[in-house]
Amino acid sequence: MKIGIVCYPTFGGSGVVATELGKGLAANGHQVHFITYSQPARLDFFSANLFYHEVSISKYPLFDFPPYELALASKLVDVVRFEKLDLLHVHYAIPHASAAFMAKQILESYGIRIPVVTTLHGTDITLVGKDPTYNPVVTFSINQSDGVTAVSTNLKEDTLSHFEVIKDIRVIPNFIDLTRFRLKPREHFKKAIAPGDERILVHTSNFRRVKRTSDVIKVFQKIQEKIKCKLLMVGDGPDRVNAEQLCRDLGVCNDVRFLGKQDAIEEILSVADLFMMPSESESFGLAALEAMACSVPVISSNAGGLPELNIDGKTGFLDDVGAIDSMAAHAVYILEDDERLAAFKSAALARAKEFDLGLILPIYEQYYQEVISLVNEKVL
Ligand code: GMT
Repeated sequence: MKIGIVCYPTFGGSGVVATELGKGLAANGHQVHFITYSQPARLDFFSANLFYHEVSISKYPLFDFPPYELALASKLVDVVRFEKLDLLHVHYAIPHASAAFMAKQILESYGIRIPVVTTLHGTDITLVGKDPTYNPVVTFSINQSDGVTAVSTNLKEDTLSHFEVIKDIRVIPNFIDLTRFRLKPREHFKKAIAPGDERILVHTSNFRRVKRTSDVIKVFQKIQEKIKCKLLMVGDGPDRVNAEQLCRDLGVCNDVRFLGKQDAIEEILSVADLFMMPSESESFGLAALEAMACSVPVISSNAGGLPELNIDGKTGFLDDVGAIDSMAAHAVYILEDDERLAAFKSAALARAKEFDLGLILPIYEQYYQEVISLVNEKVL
């Protein structure tokens, strides 16, 4: 199959899922064409089946807001026509689903009917999409897609309750390439971070409000009252300064390190004992799955799709959003006993295995076939 993938090429979860999916499809013999405004972060190697088409936006003094969606639609028309693609898979509804709709209409004038699959990732529905500024366009373009997937049942339900969606939405969860995450602990790194053999806690995110990074610091301070530990804060974003200030205010700076954006997250996770994700809203929680794939249990909120991943009392714990004391107590319970920690670690890994790329990839392939057949039936 020849598949076009549209995504945000940055570090965000939707871009990671799209890129890893494309790599997996290419390894399975499909020809995959990425169409984005810059090279996706994890696509930095050569493969015979992988192609990258850059969307360039020409500047013009009149454009206070350069029309990226139009440039993307034009590029999609070009790539579908000349590479003879069988299907377009767009990740994140805004503006990719509407650009795909526009491209589809234009392609029909050339006698080409291109099936479009849209994957909803989370904030495209729960935050930005709900906003009246975008809602009508999001609703329309979801309904115009030939196939729609959501990364959790919770996100599917959220979509159905906030948009007038008449399309069937297929739930296909996030996945993980376990081979990448099965690393031996990087002992030199562990020694440098925790020279006194302290427990190591990790949080990774884009430090946006929805991630509640201050809660991570507050929970950490409470855990520290009971257990010797260190905290690694990975990633960057608008709330990082607040989190750093809070560390100063709470006097925990010496035990918290802000590492900024990191490519090799698996190396950091390989030395971790606990992962924290206290998000306000989280459609799936890919970062938590990455931690679990490194045998790291998770203390998370029970928001959104997190209960579909983290199993309360087994792979970690789920608490109400903002329940600092309870999150800290649960973390201490996991960390205070070596045997208990080991049991949580192996349960986390076992759960992660249920989301292995090898299991989820065929679900996407099957879904593509279904959508293509459906579109062909309509044409006949
Ligand atoms: O977590 C983010 O804010 C980034 C965002 C994205 O679209 O890049 O992540 C969303 O998509 C991920 C991949 O499907 C999900 O695992 C994340 O849970 C989801 N984030 C939110 O819902 C906040």
